[in-house]
Amino acid sequence: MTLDRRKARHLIFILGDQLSPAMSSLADADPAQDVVLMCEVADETTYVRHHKQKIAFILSAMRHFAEEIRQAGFVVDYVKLGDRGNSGSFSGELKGAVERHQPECVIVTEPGEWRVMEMMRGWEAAVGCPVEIRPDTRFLASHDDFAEWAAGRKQLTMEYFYREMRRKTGFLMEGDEPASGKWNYDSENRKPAADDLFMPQPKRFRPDEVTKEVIALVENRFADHFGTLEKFGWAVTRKQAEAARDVFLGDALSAFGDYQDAMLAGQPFLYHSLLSPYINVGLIDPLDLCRRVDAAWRAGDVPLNAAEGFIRQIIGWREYVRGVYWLKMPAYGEMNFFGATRALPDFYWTGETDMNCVRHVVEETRDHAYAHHIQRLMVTGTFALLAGIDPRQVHEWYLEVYADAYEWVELPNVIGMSQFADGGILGTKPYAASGAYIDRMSDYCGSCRYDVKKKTGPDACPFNPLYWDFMDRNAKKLAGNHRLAQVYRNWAQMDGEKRRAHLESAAGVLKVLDDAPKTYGQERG
Ligand code: FAD
Ligand code: DLZ
Ligand code: SF4
Repeated sequence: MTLDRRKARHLIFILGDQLSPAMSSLADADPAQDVVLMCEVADETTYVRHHKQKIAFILSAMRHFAEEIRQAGFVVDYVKLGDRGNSGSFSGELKGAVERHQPECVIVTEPGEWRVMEMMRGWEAAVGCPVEIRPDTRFLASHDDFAEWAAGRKQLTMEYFYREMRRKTGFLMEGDEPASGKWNYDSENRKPAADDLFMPQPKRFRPDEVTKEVIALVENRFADHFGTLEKFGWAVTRKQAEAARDVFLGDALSAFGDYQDAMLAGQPFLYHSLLSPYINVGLIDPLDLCRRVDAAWRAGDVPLNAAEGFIRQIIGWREYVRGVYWLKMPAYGEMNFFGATRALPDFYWTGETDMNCVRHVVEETRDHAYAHHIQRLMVTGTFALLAGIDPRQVHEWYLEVYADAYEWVELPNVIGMSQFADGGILGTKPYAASGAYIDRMSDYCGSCRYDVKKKTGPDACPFNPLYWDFMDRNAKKLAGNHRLAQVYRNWAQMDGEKRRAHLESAAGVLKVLDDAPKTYGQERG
């Protein structure tokens, strides 16, 4: 009997975003008696048509992780995508592995996605042996912790949740108080960036033999998926991911806060960490990362606004969106507060648009499977919101195109934060903005075919009339929102002729969207 066919006491099933020896499923594992199962399956590669780099990253990181735990003495039953007899699904592969190893029980850490949890709940009956589902201890707040925090609150305000996480971890705390007396330095973190020859660059990696093999497989099998592989530079091992983390901490973190919201043409990364793909699959431990940031601030190496801004994203936003996801699913994925129905324009796939900001973000997304937060929120996100694109289509786009996208983190960011399709569970008002915001925070507008200063007419920046059209169209739903009171006062006081011109210009923009063929969507069936 080959090693990967031997009988096992426990069969430990590790999913593609659980690549850490610290997973709860491995907590009491015994390499002498247990077998680890990992499988590449068609269902996971195509339940949405992921960006080519996302598939290549995950498969290569999975193959390297299998080697990492083999080195630690484990027997790993690893099923490759091209293996003969690969059933194509988690459930099918688990069933096969249970037959091969006849374990007393299967142990797995809970998945990140609702869809997979539904699957897991059926496994015990399907495979005919006990299945123990353990909590994912990579997070600070368990599902119960979050539900308890949320219980009885009218508004699930991230800021209050975040403060509890600061108290719980002690990060940037001085006793019971936040360092320097202030919890949040967001208002200081809004500087536009200048093009700077000495801007730090994140650490990228040349594909090794394992990655090259996976890239060839992806080129061949997923040729019609979005994205290119030429610039693949992701870390695929823990050691590489840690090297990328250390370069970020040493070179970019100190300016992270200042330029968090900035955008520059031709500079897709700026002072961002690019660590989300590694954190989400388990190559970087988020709390260890925050501990290092806290230590860098305590050592005087980075300013407080940078350390606070970064730590808030992880123990605040990241934990909070996961909490909202598990609290509100499955209904959350179907929410459509504004009843938006317009189809996603083709230029979200092709980048072929005269809107310079959108073109840059889509092209960078295509080349790197990455865009930073403000690009996702205020360019592609805001445009979809203002144009009334069906939030389900927006959600699927984001889930497909980014290397860090898993539904638990992507869905609340899209349905909640970006599209306000949850009607205000996650945020207090929609991130609607005219072109002036993009002009203030980027250099996109200077070389755009549209004029950001023009409010109406064929040369006006499309964000400008769409902004007022959005407010007008959704007045019944939004006019009572006290954070938008001034906006609606301005709209009411605007000269009738001007209002009409805004609505007519917006109708022109929307007609172009509606008339354009949706070839990409049709090809995709
Ligand atoms: P940095 O700017 O360096 O931030 C540091 C870390 O903070 C990130 O690595 C990430 O782990 C965390 N973080 C920051 N903002 C958020 C947030 N809003 N929610 C959760 N974690 C956050 N993040 C994902 O990990 N996966 C997604 O699929 C995803 N989809 C998004 C969709 C939209 C519409 C928006 C507005 C945001 C989305 N985000 C998503 C959040 C955020 O944009 C990314 O985490 C970030 O851009 C990743 O790049 P980075 O590692 O360079 O982040
Ligand atoms: C995203 C992804 C892809 C593309 N492929 C695989 C795979 O072949 N095998 C695997 O175990 N996991 C994969 N994943 C990650 C899973 O989709 C992820 O574990 C679930 O969505 C749960 O979050
Ligand atoms: Fe984008 Fe409008 Fe600026 Fe053009 S003018 S880059 S469309 S915000």
